[in-house]
Amino acid sequence: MKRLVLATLLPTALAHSHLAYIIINGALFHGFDPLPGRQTNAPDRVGWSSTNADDGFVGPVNYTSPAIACHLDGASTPAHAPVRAGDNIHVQWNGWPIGHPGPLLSYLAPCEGTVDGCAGVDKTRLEWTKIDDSAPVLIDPTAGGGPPGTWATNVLIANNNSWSVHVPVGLRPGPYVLRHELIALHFAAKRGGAQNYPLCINLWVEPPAEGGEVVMPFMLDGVRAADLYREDDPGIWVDVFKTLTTYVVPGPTVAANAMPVPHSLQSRSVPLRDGTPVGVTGTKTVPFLAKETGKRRRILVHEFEG
Ligand SMILES: *[C@@H]1O[C@H](CO)[C@@H](O)[C@H](O)[C@H]1NC(C)=O
Ligand SMILES: *[C@@H]1O[C@H](CO)[C@@H](O)[C@H](O)[C@H]1NC(C)=O
Ligand SMILES: [Cu+2]
Repeated sequence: MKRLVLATLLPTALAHSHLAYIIINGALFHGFDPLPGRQTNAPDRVGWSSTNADDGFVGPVNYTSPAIACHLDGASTPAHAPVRAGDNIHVQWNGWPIGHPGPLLSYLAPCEGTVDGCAGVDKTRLEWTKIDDSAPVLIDPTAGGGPPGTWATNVLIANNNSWSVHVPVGLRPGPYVLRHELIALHFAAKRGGAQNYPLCINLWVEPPAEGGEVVMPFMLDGVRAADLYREDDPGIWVDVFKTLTTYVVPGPTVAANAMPVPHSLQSRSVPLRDGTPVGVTGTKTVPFLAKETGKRRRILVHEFEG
């Protein structure tokens, strides 16, 4: 019996994490579960698949390899979650262990020159613009004052292991990959000891509601995944259990006109219904009805220029 209990507790004790689902305006879209026997390969999942069967991480040893883009062997999916510029995307992680402090970062990359949206995109060529990162409160009197302070991971845990990402107003309609990433720094005092958890999600940014134009375009300023981080970046090779006065969040700076959701406005969220992901053909989308049986087809085709 004892063995059995241990066997069920162990994965939780080692709990690293993956993307369970996202919620957009109450609608749930599935992520990918990499754990053995639990791989959710539903065709309507919007989360990229990966081969980290231990729910593990990508380390600095792989910062210049394709794995840093969308996790180990990250592979896209035909489904995209429809969203509008200005919406929030609620990202639900499967869990997060205490004692693993670090920042949370979000990036967007447009899928250009493809006929299937982000389904067949080359992840090494995607150009990522940072739309959210999260500097820690290094000296937090409400949390006892001393190191490591209060990190995004504390806020994540307090909100049932979830995080809200704001889709920038003025983002041009079309297919995008959202790269949402947690960097655990508990071993980062040792060079090469940081642990990255990059999760990729396909999005379809719908044209503005009134059929209007994108008035204030959101400026994209893309960096390829292999150029995001270096093993000796000050925010990657760092002892967070020492008293720090500054922390430099790794990667490029957040785009000037992005509006990250501040720690104080992060909250938990429960899905109200299943979302209908879309597939992309050229500049059109069609609903994914993979799991529907005999339901009325609701065809919503969006067309737009460029
Ligand atoms: C680095 O990448 C290789 C090849 O994808 C993988 O086998 C290994 O687990 C990765 N290690 C880390 C720490 O990222
Ligand atoms: C917390 O997250 C889990 C998924 O990890 C979800 O099943 C549950 O409904 C969430 N609970 C609340 C209260 O948000
Ligand atoms: Cu761990």
